[in-house]
Amino acid sequence: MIDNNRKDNKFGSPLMFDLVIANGKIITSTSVTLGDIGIKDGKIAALGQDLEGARVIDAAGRLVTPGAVDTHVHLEMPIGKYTSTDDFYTGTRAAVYGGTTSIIDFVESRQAQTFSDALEERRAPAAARSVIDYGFHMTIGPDDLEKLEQIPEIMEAGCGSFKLYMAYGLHLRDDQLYKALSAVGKAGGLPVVHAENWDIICALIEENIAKGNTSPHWHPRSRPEEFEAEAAGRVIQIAGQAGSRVHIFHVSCPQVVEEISKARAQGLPVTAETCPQYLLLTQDLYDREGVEGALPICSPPLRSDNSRRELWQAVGSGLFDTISTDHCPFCREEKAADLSAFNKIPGGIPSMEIRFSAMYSEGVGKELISESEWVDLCCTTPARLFGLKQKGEIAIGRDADIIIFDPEKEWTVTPDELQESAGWTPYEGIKLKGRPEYTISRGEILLEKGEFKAEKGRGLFQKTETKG
Ligand code: DUC
Ligand code: ZN
Ligand code: ZN
Repeated sequence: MIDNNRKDNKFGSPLMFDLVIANGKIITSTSVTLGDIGIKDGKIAALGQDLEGARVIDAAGRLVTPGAVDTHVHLEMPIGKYTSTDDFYTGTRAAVYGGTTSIIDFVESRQAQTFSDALEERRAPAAARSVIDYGFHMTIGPDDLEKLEQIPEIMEAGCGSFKLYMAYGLHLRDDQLYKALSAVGKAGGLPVVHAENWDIICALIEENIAKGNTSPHWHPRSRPEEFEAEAAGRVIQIAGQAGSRVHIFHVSCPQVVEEISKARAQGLPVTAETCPQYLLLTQDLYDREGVEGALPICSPPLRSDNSRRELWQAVGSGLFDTISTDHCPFCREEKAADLSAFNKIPGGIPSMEIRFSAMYSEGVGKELISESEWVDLCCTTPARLFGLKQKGEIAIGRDADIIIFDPEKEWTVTPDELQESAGWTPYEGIKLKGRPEYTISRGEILLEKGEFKAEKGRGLFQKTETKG
């Protein structure tokens, strides 16, 4: 990939770039090379040696990677009576500190609203506040089934993926899943699924609460691994019958891994993500006293340490396509507002800022994945799978979204170290090695050695072109 001989380009000779990142260890999903990257007009214009630029950053001793892509975040998203605490500014600012340069969030349409109108509405706050580039998944809830003929149109408008829930108020029954998956599959879109068995969860919650089992300890015990796996297996088979591929969100445990492996052996086109919380945290956090046990409530729940270890083995064996976050934090007061029963606590945690470092430190640092696999899981495949055509690669012509990463930087995660607005982190106290030093988006330096330089609202809407 490195073009050592390049001495001029279409921008004229002698070659002079706006920015050169020199002497770095350039990690792509397929290669590791020492060299320079030349950036011109926001694009990667050359890869080579001894490139000259108006500004040169010496990246000797640093890793140089594509900007990380987080394909699963919920910013300023109303859920029940609360709205997730990070808005498009605080969330994307935190993302910049964490080395993420593109996100995919969600659109939910009201019953009488078209998908297009809902997308326009949701684009407005992102355009006003986001400091990095963003796209959206379109949600298909039970009230949206009469809108299925709008799928080709909304894909044209730039929403190429469709969120289907098997849990919560927006959950679809199997016949509804079949209809939605058939329509998305026919249009060539990518369905993404929250897979849990809602009926069983409701029954177990009711049973536990009736017995007085109301503390957060009972949250994972009301959402058993077996029924996350059952739901994942079921939706994969329904998608197969509907002629659609399917992407399983936030896989939390090895039972789901088994379902995915079985389906792939059957030839079914299934892809999957897991998230840092299922790789770094365990369910004993729910046994902490008071609000501390409530803070890490999320769904699917954190699992046992054995499950966590087995999930890492699956990551190492290449089962997962992407690592994203499901970033959806609520502040301490909201988490503490009603501790009378675990199902009253708003579900969701922050992970957006630590993802790239955590996957490096716990994955590459512990030799569970290679540097290229780290980049592939966090940058390249997320961009490719979700059709962010300009993102996820260090290649000539792509957007110059680049991270200069200090692999030696040792740090301890604390709320004060992070920019996320929740004011708490479930990763508190975890020691990590490796942290972004520069975050560059379309050639613009947004983070330089801890100093944030991005203008609010500079982020641009990106179409997710999942078809073909
Ligand atoms: N799970 C959560 O815990 N919060 C947001 C959405 C989800 O799937
Ligand atoms: Zn979900
Ligand atoms: Zn989610």
